[in-house]
Amino acid sequence: MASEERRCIMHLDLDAFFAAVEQRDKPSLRGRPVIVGGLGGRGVVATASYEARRFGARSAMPTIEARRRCPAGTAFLSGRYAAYRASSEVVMGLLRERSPLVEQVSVDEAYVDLTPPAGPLGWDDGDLERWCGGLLTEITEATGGLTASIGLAPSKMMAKLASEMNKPAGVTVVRPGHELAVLHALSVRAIPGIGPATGARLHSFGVDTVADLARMSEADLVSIFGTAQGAALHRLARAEDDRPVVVEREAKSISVEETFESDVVDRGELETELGRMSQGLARRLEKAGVFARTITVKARQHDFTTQTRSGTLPFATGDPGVILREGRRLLRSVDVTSGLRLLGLGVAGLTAHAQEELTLDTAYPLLGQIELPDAVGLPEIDDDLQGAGSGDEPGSIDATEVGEEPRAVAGRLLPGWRTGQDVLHDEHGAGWVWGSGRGVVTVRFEGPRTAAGPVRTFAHDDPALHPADPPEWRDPPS
Ligand code: TTP
Ligand code: MG
Repeated sequence: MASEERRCIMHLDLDAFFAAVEQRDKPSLRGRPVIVGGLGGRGVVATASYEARRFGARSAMPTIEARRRCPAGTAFLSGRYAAYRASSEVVMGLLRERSPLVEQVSVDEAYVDLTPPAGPLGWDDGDLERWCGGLLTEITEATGGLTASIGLAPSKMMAKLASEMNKPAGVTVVRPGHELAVLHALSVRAIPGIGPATGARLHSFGVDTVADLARMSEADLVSIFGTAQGAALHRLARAEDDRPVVVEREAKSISVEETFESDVVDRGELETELGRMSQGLARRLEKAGVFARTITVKARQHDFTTQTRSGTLPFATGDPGVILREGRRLLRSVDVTSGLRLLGLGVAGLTAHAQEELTLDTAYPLLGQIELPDAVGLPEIDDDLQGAGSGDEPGSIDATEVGEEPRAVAGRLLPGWRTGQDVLHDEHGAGWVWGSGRGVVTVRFEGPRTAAGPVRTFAHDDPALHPADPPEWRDPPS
């Protein structure tokens, strides 16, 4: 194909996205290791700042493991999804100014078809690297300092691989005709879609790089992996990928279902399956940066009659435990005595806002309507927090949190200050929760447009302290 006929596709991915937003909004954390994720006992890391990655912290690692690896002075924060959403929207807006063909694939990642006539850029145009660099500069300015990486290539697969090659803040252009030179040098495990199992299988046949894979015949690959996967691997090794950039409409629901090999009668087994599904749904919600209010269970009987049951929560959630609890409740109203051949779990009513953003007043009715998560009880008291009030020196940041959910203590709902949360104090102004426990909450008073600020400690129920919206990083219009 002549080069002018080849598509010019960009993949853009923000660098250490959640952590970068935290460092923008919390000046005292800039240049320091930051972990964003679940801070409870079984929490996992959503992302680690590049400083924290140097110590081996990674996405999806148990937070406890990240605590072990990272030095004192590392900040462990629970997420602020509204803040991530706001920055994501600014970036996606800038992409849509370049081309109408934008496919957002997660909160921080999108493909853009730049090929004329819809887009502004073909392979014969001048300095492509410079054009991309200009876009990155504009993104950094518009987001108050976030950086992104770009891959530009003739297909989605190559563009995505390219965007990962020079992170952070890198531009990698793979021109038509150069795909194989780039692709064949990579490990097969670097290819999206080749997971650990396929990777191990390939390795057992002596295939480690994509070049090794390209030497296998299609017939051999099909005999090992089956028709569909074998053919896909064969195409992949040749950089054959003609998937179009699809302008997505906002996802309205996410669901998973499982067809059983033989009908399942055992409720325990079905609930275990629901547990697995709710974990998967929660991961997808997290990745998309949204929360769900409606939970749906789908059950197909041995005779193929299908029932669906839906329940709507009084708040939106991304918590797998809450999704599971509602799913179980719904499943209880389904007769499973003759066995289910299919079970499905879905979430809908997606919003960018979670329960955690409710104020105390609106959260209060929850107590009457839903069972609170099992973990709810007396807050753990954190013994290391003693120095928090005086810990102004950088080395002492080890913000520790009491809980991620509103907590009921002796029938009373506490605000449950979350580490990293935005707050406003009537006298001291805007800040964020640096740590809490033992009936106190420590706040650092700083924001994206201030220098690093001081910490102060308050009673956890200080009436002058309020949850707040994410801070504005843009300068006010003059
Ligand atoms: P990624 O783009 O995969 O990661 P990243 O932006 O943090 O880092 P990189 O510089 O390598 O691109 O994911 C984007 C955001 O999605 C990430 O900041 C946090 C969130 N996320 C999760 O919540 N859970 C996950 O398992 C992953 C991988 C990401
Ligand atoms: Mg990213």
